[in-house]
Amino acid sequence: MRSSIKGLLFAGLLGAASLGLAVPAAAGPTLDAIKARGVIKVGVGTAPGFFSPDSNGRWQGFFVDIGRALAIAVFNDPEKVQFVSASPQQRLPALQSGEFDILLSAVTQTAVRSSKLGFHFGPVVFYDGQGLLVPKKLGVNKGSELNGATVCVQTGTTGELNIADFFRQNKATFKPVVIEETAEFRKAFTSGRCDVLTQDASDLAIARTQLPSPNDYVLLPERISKEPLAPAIRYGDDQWLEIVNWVVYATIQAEEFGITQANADEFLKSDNPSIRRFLGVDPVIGEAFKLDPKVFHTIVKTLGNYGEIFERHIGKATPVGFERGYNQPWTKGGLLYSPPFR
Ligand SMILES: N[C@@H](CCC(=O)N[C@@H](CS)C(=O)NCC(=O)O)C(=O)O
Repeated sequence: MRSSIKGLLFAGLLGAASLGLAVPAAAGPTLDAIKARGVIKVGVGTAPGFFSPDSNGRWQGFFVDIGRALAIAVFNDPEKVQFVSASPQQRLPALQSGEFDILLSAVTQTAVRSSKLGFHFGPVVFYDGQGLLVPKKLGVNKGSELNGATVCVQTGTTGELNIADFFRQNKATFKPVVIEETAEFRKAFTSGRCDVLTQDASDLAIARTQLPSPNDYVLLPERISKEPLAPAIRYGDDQWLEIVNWVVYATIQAEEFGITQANADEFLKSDNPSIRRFLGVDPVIGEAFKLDPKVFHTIVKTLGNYGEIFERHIGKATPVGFERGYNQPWTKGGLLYSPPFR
């Protein structure tokens, strides 16, 4: 009897929460530190298109623009963000120790990273899979033909784990050459220390364009894993996590609405209630996050929607030339899907 009364009380509390009674978001240590410092510290990699300094030393790229969008959310200024590259091996420990506020470095969301290792992930920003890059002269068409191959993998990546699973599953053997530094990793491949380079396919496609003779190599069409690349933050700051979540969603939602850098101001006149909330004409969402009500309008006007960010840095007209593939809005058959802005 007593326990059922308790159960009823508990159900009542849940009901109150679902009716929208305020649950105060505790100010978290990461967001506090960011505000006190005046800049967001972002860990990145070095693959051009995703993240690389241009000839003026200014960071550019698909992941870099997500960092700038966060700087708009927190400071209303896309420049209040600092990018530092670190190897895949060093990144997660550096995030854990507070060297970064977030990793925007093509990190894959996995169960162990989300539990034992103590990281939360924001929404997937790029759906990827692990690929195999091989010299054409090897004459190989699929991974199952690679029995006995020497394979270069980068230390601390999911690639290091997946490739072992792949060969085991194929009842084949391989010799891993495990290298931490990206430049050395690629050089080991071109100098013939390994037959195969394996990593996220996006990274291999970018790496291939940078090899001395790209046409001597082929990225095999198969993908041996799922690599959902997402922003990573350490445990302990709910508010920071939700800002990260909804800034990414905003870029995705803007594309679904058809709101672009060029027409963002025009959309301010829309009488669609969802769009008015999204752009802050109706301030309810910005107020809920304790952010400038126009925050998502400013992000789209400054950086563009997800599709524009994608096309500018990694799309068909860029040197890396990626297709949208899974990275399309769900309305066009892709996997990008924002929860409602309400
Ligand atoms: N997604 C994999 C690999 C991440 C990764 O290392 N990705 C590339 C980025 S495209 C990288 O950082 N390469 C080295 C670099 O850019 O310096 C993981 O989470 O373990």
